Amino acid sequence: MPPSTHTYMSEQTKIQSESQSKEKLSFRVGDIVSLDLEKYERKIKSIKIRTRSELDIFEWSKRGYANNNYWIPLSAENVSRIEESNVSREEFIEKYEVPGLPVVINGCTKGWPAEVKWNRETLLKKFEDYRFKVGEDDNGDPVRMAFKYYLYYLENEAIKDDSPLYIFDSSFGKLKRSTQPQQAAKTNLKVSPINYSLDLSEDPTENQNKSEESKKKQPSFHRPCLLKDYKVPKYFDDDLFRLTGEKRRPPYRWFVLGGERSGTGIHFDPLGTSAWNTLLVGHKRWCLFPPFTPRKIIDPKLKGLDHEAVSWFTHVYPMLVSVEKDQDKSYAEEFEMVQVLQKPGETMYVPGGWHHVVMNLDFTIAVTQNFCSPTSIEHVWLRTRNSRPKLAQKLLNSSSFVDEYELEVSETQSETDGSDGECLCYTCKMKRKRKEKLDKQNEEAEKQMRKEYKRRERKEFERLNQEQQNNRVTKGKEKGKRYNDRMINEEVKKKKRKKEE
Ligand SMILES: O=C(O)CCC(=O)C(=O)O
Ligand SMILES: [Fe+2]
Repeated sequence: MPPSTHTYMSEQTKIQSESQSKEKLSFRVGDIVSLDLEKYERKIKSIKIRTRSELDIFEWSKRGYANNNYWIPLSAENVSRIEESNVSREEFIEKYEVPGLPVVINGCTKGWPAEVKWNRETLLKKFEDYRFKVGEDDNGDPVRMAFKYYLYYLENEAIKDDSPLYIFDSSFGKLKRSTQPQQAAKTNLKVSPINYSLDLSEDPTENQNKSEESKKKQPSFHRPCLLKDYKVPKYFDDDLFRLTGEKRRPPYRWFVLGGERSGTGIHFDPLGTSAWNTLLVGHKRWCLFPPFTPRKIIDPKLKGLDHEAVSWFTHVYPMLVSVEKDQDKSYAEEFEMVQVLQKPGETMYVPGGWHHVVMNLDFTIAVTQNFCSPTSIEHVWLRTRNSRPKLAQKLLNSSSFVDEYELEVSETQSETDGSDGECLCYTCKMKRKRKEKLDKQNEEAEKQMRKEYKRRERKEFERLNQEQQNNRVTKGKEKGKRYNDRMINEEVKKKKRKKEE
């Protein structure tokens, strides 16, 4: 028998309060490393301006999201969980990969050095001055921040920021020398003038024992040594992108670290890839939607709504789970939304094409990789053949599926083309009709969402107005009462005086 909702609720409350007390007990960055606070102030301002130029520097906390509670009861979860040691690769492929179903896997982190090493204190001591990527500027160039200042930021203004800066860094897989100049200067070692594009699997402290010659050849002193700290879970180690070679393949693995309310807005992963995401510290809240879900429903373009995860959970999520008068079920039910509260040690499997939005509920550390498994090769090939033809060709050579597939895609069943090159065969016509119908439905749904959003905004405005008015009335009453009390007091005193006279 499943445990009652009540049991779930109290378990969730326990998780939440444990997580909060842990945060309170931990040290402050300044206790461990030295900080130049003037430098920090300058840096944080410029980083905020560069990463979100649309936002005034004083507007980072204007929505007051820090006052909201985003934890969900465990009873709201509807994802399957498995134990890595109990489920074979074959079973995983059959039950989750082939049908494309998200699942949470437990037990993958057993024996990972990351279980011990990935915490604030150890990472701070190791990567104090290492500049991790915390965002991108308007040209798509990475914006980096020294780790100690990032942690200091989390301890201070990030507490109030609506959607705090978030470390999302793939440089432990690839790194150019020019990205970390301070580090090189600090260690006072010679660096050859080439660009490094290597696996950054070495520990800077291990380097101390190496000969001067080998230090020159392997400038590992400024490489984060994270690759050795984890292992790709067994279900995902057959990654066909390896065929392109490490240098050619697009970024595919990230070290991810952030505070409460930071996160990743709704998206699906590039090139049709699937992903795994293992959490070492903290809790993440996920919503996932199957590939066929209309974009307009789950990613509506609403005035004033940015693309941050926390805005999505504040404004879009409530609309998706509510059932409106003319609906018999919510959009969340209709489109089979999957909800997850991911806990430390859990690995989330995200099948290719699934839309997802992720928000950190407290301080989190995770690692995530995108991959192309033999099961999803067809899906990935279809999405790479135009944008990455060479990559697609390599995938194709590695598999036999295209022999059958090519026949299917190359036949349009007709040689009649419209003047604009549009195919006029029956199949293509029907495809266009279906698309038109779907577009219309989506437009209708989007209109409804806009209406609902406006209604909610109005309600919120009215509520705030009412609250203000109530406050005024209460204050007025208090004032009146104080005045009355004073009058009575004076009356009593007068009477007393008269009596005495
Ligand atoms: O942990 C997160 O913020 C989500 C990561 C993610 O969705 C991605 O890397 O594509
Ligand atoms: Fe993703």
